[in-house]
Amino acid sequence: MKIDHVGVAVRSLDEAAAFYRRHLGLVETHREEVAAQKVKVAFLSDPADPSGTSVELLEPTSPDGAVAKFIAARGLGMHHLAFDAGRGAGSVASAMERMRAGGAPPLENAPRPGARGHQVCFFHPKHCAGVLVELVGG
Ligand code: CMX
Repeated sequence: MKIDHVGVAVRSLDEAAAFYRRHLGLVETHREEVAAQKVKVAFLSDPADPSGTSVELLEPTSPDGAVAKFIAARGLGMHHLAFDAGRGAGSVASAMERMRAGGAPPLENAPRPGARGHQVCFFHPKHCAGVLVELVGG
């Protein structure tokens, strides 16, 4: 599967986005609050390839969210790798089942709504060579 985005835990979307804009030439393509995940997120891409792999900045909105806990335990930096499961209905559910059958059980039983109106599902780092993996699709 192609990498859809790389998630990066930050303290401030604005400060981190300025780094990617100024020094790496990326542009911000989307920003929203994902209340269920207790984060605000911003997506940045290469303006020459806006639908290519992006960087998702994740700023915690509450100390008991997954990203705030990650920063407290491990510091700022790379939080997850998200793979593109495809855009058809049921794409994430099918990929989840393939991974479950192969011995990597998803953290959730079913896809749930994520940023940008997509369906998502996460896999624990202990089943994914030490990296939190997300499937994104739908
Ligand atoms: N990458 C690598 N390792 C991680 C990690 C991450 N992102 N998050 C936690 N860990 C490690 C911890 O450091 C800890 O390691 P040790 O056992 O070596 O100390 C271990 O995983 C802890 O695992 P845990 O006790 O099972 O659970 P946690 O409470 O730390 O939660 C996780 C970890 C992955 C289950 C939880 O963060 C989760 O459910 N994540 C999925 C949802 C999410 O991350 N949402 C935010 C992004 C939303 C978005 O992109 O829109």
